[in-house]
Amino acid sequence: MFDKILIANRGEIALRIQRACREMGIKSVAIHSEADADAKYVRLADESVCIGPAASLQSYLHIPSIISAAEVTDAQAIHPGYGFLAESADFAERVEKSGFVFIGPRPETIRLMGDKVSAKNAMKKAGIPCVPGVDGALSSDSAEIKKIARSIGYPVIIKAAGGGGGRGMRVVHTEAALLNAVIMTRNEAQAAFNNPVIYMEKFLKDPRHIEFQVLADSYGNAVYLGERDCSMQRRHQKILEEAPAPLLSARARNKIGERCAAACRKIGYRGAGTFEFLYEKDEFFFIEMNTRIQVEHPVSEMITGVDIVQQQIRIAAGEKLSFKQNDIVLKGHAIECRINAEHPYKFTPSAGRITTWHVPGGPGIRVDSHVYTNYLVPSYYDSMIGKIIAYGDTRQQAVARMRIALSEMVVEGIETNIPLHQELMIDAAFLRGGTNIHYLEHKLAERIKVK
Ligand code: MV4
Repeated sequence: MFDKILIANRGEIALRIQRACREMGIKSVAIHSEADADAKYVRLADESVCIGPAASLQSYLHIPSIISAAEVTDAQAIHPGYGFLAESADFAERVEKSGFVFIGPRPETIRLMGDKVSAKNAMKKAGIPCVPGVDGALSSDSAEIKKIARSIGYPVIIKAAGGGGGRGMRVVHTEAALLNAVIMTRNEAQAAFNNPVIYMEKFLKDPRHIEFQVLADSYGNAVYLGERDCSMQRRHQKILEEAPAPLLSARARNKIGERCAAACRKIGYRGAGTFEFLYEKDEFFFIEMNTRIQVEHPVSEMITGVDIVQQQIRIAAGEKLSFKQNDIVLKGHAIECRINAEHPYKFTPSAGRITTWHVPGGPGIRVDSHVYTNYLVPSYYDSMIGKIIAYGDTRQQAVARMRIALSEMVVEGIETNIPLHQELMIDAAFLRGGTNIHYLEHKLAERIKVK
């Protein structure tokens, strides 16, 4: 096992990784920008290195500074967390070329999944059901493009191979709008991702977003840890996630989960990963694979008892998975509310000094946050300042506990989205379960009208 890990991230996930290290007897190195110099998690780490100014490009995204920090502190491995460089194949490659272990998949795997066309092809080949569409990149032949759209049937969606997470896509409802949309998407893809490759799929009108968590070691063993429903989102930002997905049968879960684990074995996947699906009319359609730890990993941890971050570290250190699929038993229900420093109605960021920070507690409540009273929320980074996770024997109990937790939580000095979460916890459609990816935005549009 490693004796020292450098954590190439900030905020709650840096603290989460640090806690896993400490539990395993591994020393941790925090890297930080000038804006994060006083953060408590930086002080709590065994060592810390300031790697640059507040701007991410000059600190958390600056590869040479991070590698240097690993060299001067004599760390053996680097955990990238989520966001920043977590899905940069170039970073993973440079980490390994510099003699450190990258805690994540092989660089080739990250590259394969980063290109959404190659990811989809690989997954289709590995037996994963994909959204109907063309398997490869779209040609520039107008007649050919029209033919493909007709064969798929309108509406179709044009996506950038270099995109993902909702960036670089366009829905097309008629043939009249098709070629213009193709040109626009291709131009945007070139500008945003330096990659003009685009592809076309059938547009699913009101799917849910359900994703499967997997773990795979370097010896061909792979398991799935159930799924998460992440349909509650606004502008491609998830705000609430839960596990298991409401109303999904054990049979449907096991069928698709087994396929995900089998696909991992086929492509030689290593580490933690997430298969993202659109789920509509009892059918799963693969869209993307994430090769990192995700923000919402705690809900899977709560219902399986598996520490996913610890497993990432064990796998990277060359250990075999110590459990089989049969050992994974899904128990109870977990809901995560992301707490963002933002205006609860306008969603504008709300950086500044937190003058009071009281976190909830009690049975089944977990709070993952790096925040404390007097913490200054910097304006340079993501607005998420923590997560409340509520666990219960049933979904109903998890909801009841989340309501209490939200009512106990006190944040003063800045604004947060806690009021929105409180509204959701009494929302009739949410309480029924199974709302689709458009539900929250529709609800928010109604909320504005009412106000
Ligand atoms: C889709 C889709 C409908 N049909 N693909 C958005 C994020 C990116 N990961 C894929 N996305 C979508 N792809 C087809 N063929 C609808 C979305 C989508 C979405 C997906 C997941 C969660 C939230 C979303 C919000 C809007 C659109």
